[in-house]
Amino acid sequence: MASKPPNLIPQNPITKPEDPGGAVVLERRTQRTRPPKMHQVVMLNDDYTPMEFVVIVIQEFFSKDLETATQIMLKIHLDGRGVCGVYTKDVAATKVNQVLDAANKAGHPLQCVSEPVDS
Ligand code: TYC
Repeated sequence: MASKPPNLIPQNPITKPEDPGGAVVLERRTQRTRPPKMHQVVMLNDDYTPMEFVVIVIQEFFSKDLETATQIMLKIHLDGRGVCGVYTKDVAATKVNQVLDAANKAGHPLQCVSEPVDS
């Protein structure tokens, strides 16, 4: 697999050698880093996981209040999938593991995945 380019935006030189007076001209550096690519945690519907369990999981791992968690759960139930939160790649992966771990321990088939946000 090809390696990713470094997370840098090209910079202007910090001095201008052609400056006529020979003075050193400092220029403000342009922005050096890009914000990290974000990943959304998508939860998937199934026919067996209880609605109440999904609502608790969304509240607990995605810091949503009861009303918001219920709305997200119902969206997943009706549409087949729904976004529970958007995070950096590592945090999104941790959230997926937390959800799958809680579902396995409770004996439910609940699934969720992390996917890059297209921007
Ligand atoms: N469809 C499930 C039911 O009717 C509820 C459910 C909602 C399951 C969201 C998973 O991600 C899910 N009990």
